[in-house]
Amino acid sequence: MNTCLAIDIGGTKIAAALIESGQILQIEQCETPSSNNPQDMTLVLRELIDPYKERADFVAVASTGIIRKGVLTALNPDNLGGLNQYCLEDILSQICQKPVKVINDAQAAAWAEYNTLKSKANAMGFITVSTGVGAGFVVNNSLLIGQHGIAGHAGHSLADPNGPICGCGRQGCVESIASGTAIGKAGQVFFGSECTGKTVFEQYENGHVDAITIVERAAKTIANLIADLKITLDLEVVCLGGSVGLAPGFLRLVHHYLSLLPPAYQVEVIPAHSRANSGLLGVASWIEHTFNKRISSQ
Ligand code: ADP
Ligand code: BMX
Ligand code: ZN
Repeated sequence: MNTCLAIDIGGTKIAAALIESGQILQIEQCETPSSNNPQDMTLVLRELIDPYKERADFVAVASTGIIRKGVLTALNPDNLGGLNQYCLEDILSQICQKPVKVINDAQAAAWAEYNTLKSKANAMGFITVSTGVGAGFVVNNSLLIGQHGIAGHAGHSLADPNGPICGCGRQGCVESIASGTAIGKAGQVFFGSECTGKTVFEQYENGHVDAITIVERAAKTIANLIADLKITLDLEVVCLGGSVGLAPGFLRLVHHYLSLLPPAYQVEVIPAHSRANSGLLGVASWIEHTFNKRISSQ
């Protein structure tokens, strides 16, 4: 039986887990460094995985950012404190001395969620509303990665041409309105400079009127994104993950705004079955799946 060391690198937290046959044996988590110095990221990764690396047969990484040939290029560098062009696969190979494969975090989570669906869908989508807004799609049993690793970056589609400038350089992306980071920024006017997405949700639960306005705008933006994706790909189901996507009350609001649209835009929207562990479980299973497929075609 193979033991996988799975690592999920998000803009806020990094998780590492030992996984065997789809079961998490051990899991650890730490904060993502907010620094454009690659050495800071390497140090944090080294400390997190040091206790695990000897027990792993291979390393599977789900990471925020565009992943191409094992290199992380940030579409929105603000999400990683400015870090960009980070050679994730090479650095982890040096640390672990094991085979390493990397894909985007939302792509990985989409694969995990697709595999937990009760009835298989021809087209399904996963959206994480977290530090950023990421997405992944499985169509005809294939995870869409794209020639340049960019498939799924729907968080950077247009939500409001007059909206905030996104960290990717475009104005009014979904991510600039609906991400945890954007929600936190919008809340700073009312709740102070330390306000995060989590703070706004606490105030939302307290019934604070400005928090309600911010959270409703984010949920409406995600509902419109889901509607656009539904009519583009004829999605049969959409899974919602990430700490914002899974926050109490958020999915209910998304359902509400989606229900106001005409029938062609309607699609089932469900919470991520594996909650915060979708990325870890997805990348572990996707790498086993692609490896087995290669062996069986030889
Ligand atoms: P990552 O982006 O690293 O995968 P998360 O999915 O936890 O991490 O998303 C981080 C974002 O979610 C931050 O903006 C944070 O403020 C916000 N957040 C964290 N916990 C909660 C919560 N319980 N409710 C709402 N938002 C949260
Ligand atoms: C951003 C982008 C995506 C990522 C998404 C969710 C960067 C660094 N990341 O849109 O690649 O999938 O955020 O990432 O450009 P998370 O950190 O919120 O999990
Ligand atoms: Zn953007």
